[in-house]
Amino acid sequence: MKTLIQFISETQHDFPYATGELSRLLNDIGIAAKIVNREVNKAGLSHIMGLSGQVNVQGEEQKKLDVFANEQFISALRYGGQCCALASEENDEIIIFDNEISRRGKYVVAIDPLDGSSNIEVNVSIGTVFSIYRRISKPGEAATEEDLLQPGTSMIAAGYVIYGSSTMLVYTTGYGVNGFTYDPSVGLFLLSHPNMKIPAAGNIYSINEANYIYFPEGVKQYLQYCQEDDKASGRPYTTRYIGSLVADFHRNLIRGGIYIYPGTAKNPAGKLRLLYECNPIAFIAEQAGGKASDGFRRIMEIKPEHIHQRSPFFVGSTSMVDKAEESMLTYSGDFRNKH
Ligand code: P6P
Repeated sequence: MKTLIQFISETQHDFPYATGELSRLLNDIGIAAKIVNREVNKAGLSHIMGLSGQVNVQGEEQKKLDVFANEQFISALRYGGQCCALASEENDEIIIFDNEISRRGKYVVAIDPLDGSSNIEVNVSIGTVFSIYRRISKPGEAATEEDLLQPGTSMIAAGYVIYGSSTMLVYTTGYGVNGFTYDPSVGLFLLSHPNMKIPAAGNIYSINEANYIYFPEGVKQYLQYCQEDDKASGRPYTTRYIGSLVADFHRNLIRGGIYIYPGTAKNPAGKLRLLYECNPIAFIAEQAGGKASDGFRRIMEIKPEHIHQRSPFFVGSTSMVDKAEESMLTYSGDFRNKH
């Protein structure tokens, strides 16, 4: 079995000019993930359960594990020396690592330290989602917000950790997608899913249909398509929705499927955040042979205007995203660019 560290150093040659910094940055994230995993696994047993009484930039009650996870990744990146700035779902503003070593860091990271945290106390899988960019600002100077406002096409790496029946780290550096399963008995992530590919077609759709009456017509028409009886095309599909992006996406990556969090009449930009939810998952989806859009355009080509910007999100098997986009174009073209 190959460890994460062995795999990263063996594939380091993918980056001819990298002198190991990206490898060290990925390792730093892996170490923080192990620490978060330990606390997630005992959340039901320790004082850490429940609300911390604070509210994050999303206006959501911060559960103590949210705060703990955020602190672990900030600390790992601050002291790792490769990262000069961070955008986190849990922080209103970017965090600039303004110490001597970090100022020379080549990379910036956007992260959702613990996505789906409303599932913590019901023991449902949750996740960490991250994306890595090369900084635009000059090494040696303090990073700026512009470093974090790059389109997804500028990502050099992206990944997620799923804290589920087993804990996995799935990531890409633009050369395919590889999955590592954590073995707590030895404290290592081991390569368990090499060269992951999403099936071109699937029969699972993931969406919160409680919002149905607010969906654009294109989404309603696509859901009807999914539910129609057409055995030749494997329909009706089945619906699976966990309420945790990482868990829903991970299942669809393995089985084939589509995850949709659309814009609605009430919230045209939808709910998910472009920088640290949509873009990293989109990079992995594309590298695994899938597709990711906002219903009309490739999500990774959107130029972010602010770090907590939201976007409608359609991601998964290419043929399913194509069909959903076709429906959006036919029935909801007027919805385009509403967000
Ligand atoms: P809703 C979790 O808060 C999250 O950001 C994603 O992980 C998840 O897919 C979605 O929101 C769930 O949102 O509105 O369906 O509860």
